[in-house]
Amino acid sequence: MRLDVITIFPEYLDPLRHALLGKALERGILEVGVHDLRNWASGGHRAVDDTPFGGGPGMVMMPEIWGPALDDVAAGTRDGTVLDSATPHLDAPRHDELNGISGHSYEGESGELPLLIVPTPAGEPFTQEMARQWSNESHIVFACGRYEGIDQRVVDDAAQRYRVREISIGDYVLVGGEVAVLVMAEAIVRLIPGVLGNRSSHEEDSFSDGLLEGPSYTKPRTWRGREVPEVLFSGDHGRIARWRRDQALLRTQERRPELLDTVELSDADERALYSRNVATDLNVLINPADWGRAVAKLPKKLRKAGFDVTDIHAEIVDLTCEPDNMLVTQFEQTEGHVPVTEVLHRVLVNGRSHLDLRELTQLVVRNLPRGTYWYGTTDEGHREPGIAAACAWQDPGS
Ligand code: JB8
Repeated sequence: MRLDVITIFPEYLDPLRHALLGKALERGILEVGVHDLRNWASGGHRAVDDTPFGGGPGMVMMPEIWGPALDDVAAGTRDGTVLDSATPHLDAPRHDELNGISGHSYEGESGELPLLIVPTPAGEPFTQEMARQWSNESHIVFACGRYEGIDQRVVDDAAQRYRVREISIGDYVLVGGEVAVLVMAEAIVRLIPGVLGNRSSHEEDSFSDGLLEGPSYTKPRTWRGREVPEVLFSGDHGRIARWRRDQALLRTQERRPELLDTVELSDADERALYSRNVATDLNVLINPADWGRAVAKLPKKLRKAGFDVTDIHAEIVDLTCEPDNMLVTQFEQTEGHVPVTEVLHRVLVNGRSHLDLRELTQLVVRNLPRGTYWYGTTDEGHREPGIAAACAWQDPGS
């Protein structure tokens, strides 16, 4: 890949020589030309900017300078400063850095025209997907503006010789495009096989699955009283992968919730994101033997349906406290006699679930004998079993 940068501050691009990009330069994977825009400026002051038509603050970069600069760099007739690495990396590539490297073509998205990237806060947001596509380009030219930017006709006219993209690296404003070029060049070049090494390592990068990466840990196991999460020592690769996915989901929800809108979530993912403590609190008119049978099977059945039960409490409600309990009244009206074997119970099921509250109430009720008279709700949080409210009100305050 060849990168050319046109700027009035060529020294700003010196960091391209270092570390990652330096290694790519030495390996012949990357070639970089940095061009001083003033080489195309004539006249005593070699001015590159002028006042804006229509008035307003600042200066605009002149088309008569940018036009020829972009023509020459597209044609490859100006070499600029060809960067080589500041600190040669003479060591051979480590074996693990070359594992899994697949063939890579340097063909552009649509053929022969070089890609021209113009950094501007008014551009389309730069993404990992752009970095991935552009890592297959053979020639990218970056045009760094300063001041209020470049005369728009330069960008419009450049479409004759380039595929042109005006790109922003984020919603903030820099003094010029140079630092944005460093950012984009690094994001692009690290994806060229043989630069970073092992290609599978970028499949786990933040954004490659649409999620932010969760936390990472190394030795020592305890540091300043802080423990590495226990699961990472379990040796259970399935459980570790699930935990990492959960951490990525929770962090994404916390920091970048909008990213979750475009990610496909499995049931396990939904559980990680949406499970919270819930308490189903019911009054149930039921024969104690039937209740005993129902409660024996309840935890397993509820767990299977997505309600992780932590505890179930049941108590018999003293009907003298509730002389006109609605379940008893309803029973009498429907059955034509007072309850004989059926007893009013208060049933409290605490647990965790990602299901919605109405679904949880229905779920518990569906696991009672068919036709059981009941009322109640499910709420978020944990609930302690206590004295039935009706009995508390029974005391007239004497
Ligand atoms: C003048 O924030 B930026 C950015 C700011 C700029 C220019 C280019 C890019 C040119 N100011 O990405």
